[in-house]
Amino acid sequence: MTDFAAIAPLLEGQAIELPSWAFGNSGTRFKVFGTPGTPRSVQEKITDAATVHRFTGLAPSVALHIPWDLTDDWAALRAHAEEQGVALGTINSNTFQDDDYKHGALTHTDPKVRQKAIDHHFECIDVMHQTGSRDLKIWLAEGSNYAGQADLRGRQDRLAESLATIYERIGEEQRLVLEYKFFEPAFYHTDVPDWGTSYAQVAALGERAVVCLDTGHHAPGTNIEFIVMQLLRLGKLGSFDFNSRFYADDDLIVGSADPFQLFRILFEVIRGGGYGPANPDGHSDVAFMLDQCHNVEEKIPGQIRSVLNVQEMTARALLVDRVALASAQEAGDVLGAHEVFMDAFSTDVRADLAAWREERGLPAHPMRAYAESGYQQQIESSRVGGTQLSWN
Ligand code: AOS
Ligand code: ZN
Repeated sequence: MTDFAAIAPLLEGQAIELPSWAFGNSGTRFKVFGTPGTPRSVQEKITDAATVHRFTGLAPSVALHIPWDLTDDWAALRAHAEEQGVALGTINSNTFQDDDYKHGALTHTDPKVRQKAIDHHFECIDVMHQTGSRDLKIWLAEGSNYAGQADLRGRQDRLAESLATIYERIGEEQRLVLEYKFFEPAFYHTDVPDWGTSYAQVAALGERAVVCLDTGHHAPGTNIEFIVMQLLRLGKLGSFDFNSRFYADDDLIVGSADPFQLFRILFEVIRGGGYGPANPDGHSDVAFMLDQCHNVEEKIPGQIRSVLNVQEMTARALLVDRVALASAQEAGDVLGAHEVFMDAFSTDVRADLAAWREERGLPAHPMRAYAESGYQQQIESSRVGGTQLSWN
């Protein structure tokens, strides 16, 4: 098996973008719990995200959500982020919290509603120019609840038209990233339910339109790593929204529900050339992001745990002896190939990673270091008054 020293350089430069909303309060439709120390402003969310980066070296940028993170001074917000040592990243649009969008936004039958949703995306693109963001990520809450309620084909055609109008506005260095989700909030049909629909829509737009794969957005039992392979093969895997799920879109800590699945996904990312340091130019076009909510656990350690899980499974996936694997596969050695794969998955890399971090001036054990740092106590005692941020 490949040893850790051989793969250590490949871990350099791993970057996992954090979602600003992970630092606000979240919950279910039953209850959103408040947590002491929760940010009251976008600035505080960014300060918390930068804290995750300081303890791990893994999270150099923060994804923003419009309108939740709106500010009237983008230059100041950008400067605040830079001061804290992070960059502003992906801009996420929102067409799911306005009464006009009850029956759709980009797919709505009323051209005025469609234009309103398109204008919102134009506003997001303007923001991207000010924040220096590359990606506009679109997740649509559109669909229907009852058979016969909507003209499925008409909605798909209107979606294509609306996306084309948005795509025309995307700058040379920017990308449109379309996320898919098989259900929720609509229960019968969703307008972008699967990777195939997302692929068909972005392929029609052009090169700078790609797919976002949220690991929580598949039916139980779906072979997600196969989708990863296929999208990379087609040159259309733009980004990941990493999280874990047991039942629905649970948005749990990535790697918590099924670490083996995360390993298999990361193996295909590496195999398909989607992992940055594996590419000759040191960068991959696949953005690693988290899309998570911390409903009952503390948010900052929740994010630290998440990026560490991605790093740990990346290291294990890099350990797969690809030469031995290929030769076993070619020889039809079923169990031999499986063993090569499982050997890497079963390797405990935690001590090696701790030493690797120390060599780079990072805490060997980021979770422990955060708990001992006093940061949590400090935000809990200083962030009193104001309104804690949530899904608004
Ligand atoms: C929703 O289910 C999607 O996963 C979105 O990516 C995301 O959670 C939402 O847009 C928050 O910005
Ligand atoms: Zn997502």
